[in-house]
Formats: sequence, C-alpha cells, structure tokens
Amino acid sequence: MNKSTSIVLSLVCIGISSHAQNLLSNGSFEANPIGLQVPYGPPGAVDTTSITDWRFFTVGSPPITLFRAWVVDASDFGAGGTPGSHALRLDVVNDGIPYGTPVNADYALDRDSVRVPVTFGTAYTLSYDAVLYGLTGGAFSFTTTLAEYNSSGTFIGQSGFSPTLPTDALFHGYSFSWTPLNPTVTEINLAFRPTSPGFLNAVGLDNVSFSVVPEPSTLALGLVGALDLFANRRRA
Ligand SMILES: [Ca+2]
Repeated sequence: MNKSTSIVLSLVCIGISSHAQNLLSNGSFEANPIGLQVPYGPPGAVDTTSITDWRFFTVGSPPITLFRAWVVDASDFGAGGTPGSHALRLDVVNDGIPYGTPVNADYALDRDSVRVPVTFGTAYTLSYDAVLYGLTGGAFSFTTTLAEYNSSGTFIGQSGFSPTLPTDALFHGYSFSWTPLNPTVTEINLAFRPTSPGFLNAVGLDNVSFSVVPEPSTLALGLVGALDLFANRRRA
C-alpha cells in the first residue's frame, strides 16, 4: 500500500468510525461470565434482568415447558461463532406437557431497562449475528422489534424485522436500516421474540449493534479531501 492509499483509507475510516458507534451497551454479551444461566425449569413465567442490560421474560401466559437464557462461548454453536466471544443462547423445550402438542414458544429478550435515545429523521442500522440449531419443527422466525416511546415514556408505535433463521447451525449476520416512525419519539426498546411451532429449539445471538448510519455528506467530504490530496501528490 502506498502512502496516498493509506491517506485515503485513513480518512474513510475516520468518517465511518465517528458515526458507527454502537449505542447498545453489552450488545456482545461480554459483561457476564460464560455459564451464567437464568431459569430453566417447569412451566411458569420468567422476568429477569440477570443478563446485564437485557431482560429475558415470557410473553403472555407461559405455554413453555422448559426454558432458559445463558451465556455461552459463541464457538459452542459450531462453525461461524467467534471462539472466546460470549454469546447469548436461548433454549426452549416444549414437550407438549401439560399443554398438548404442539405448543408455541413465546418468550422475549429486550432492553426495557436500558432504552436507547433516538432522534426522528435520523437513520439507524441494526445488526446482529444469530444462529438456530437443534430445531424440531418448521421454519423459525426471529422477530426483531423496535418499540418507540415519547418523552413521557408512553409507547407510541413499533416496527421491526423478522428474518427466517436457516437450520444450518451456523451464525449468520443480519443488518437492517431503520428510521423512527413518530416525530415525538425520544427513545426505543429493542426486542427479540423467537417464535416457533416446534418442540425444541435454541437460538444464539451475538454482536447486537444499533448505530447511526454514517452521513453521506461526511463520508463524501472525507473522500473528496482524500482524493484532492491524492491528486495534489500526483501533480507534485
Ligand atoms: Ca460476544
């Protein structure tokens, strides 16, 4: 790499890094030790914030037989996970007892205690890595919701994405562009709600990031400046 190329890349990196900061704390689940587990037991509701800055809870009436969230080594999911990286694993066992077969898993992971400030008119990028394995059942939809609140803390609407996780037991990266729906929005809660008609499933989640989309004008200025430097050097 010559010096001019280095200058160009450096300026581009400055433009990106100054606008791509992850607005989520503990989005990569490194805050808790591998092995940390929250409930895994007989049917019942769970509502826990044992996982730093995250809440794991049942949605509505608990139709779940056994369930847990735990911090694991991402590579334990198989190929694709970064060895040593802490990931969150969500396990649900629905054996149909005593609720009949099959029953739906209905639980969620969210950030209700650590909502993220957002600004109407600003574009954001939500991204994460997710893996599905051990599934008995059909297609698996990983519902991802962004719920909006105003300055009074009142819920004012939501939007989201629902990628279908393939059953290859590999981490895949997902990335979405999002803009707030409501002019009065001041903050959001981010939620993941795995839903499955199956009996047995596990979802792994890692590297959750929510950031402001880099402004084109900033990047463009950086590039123009870099190209100008490059041109001047060539003329020199
Ligand atoms: Ca991690």
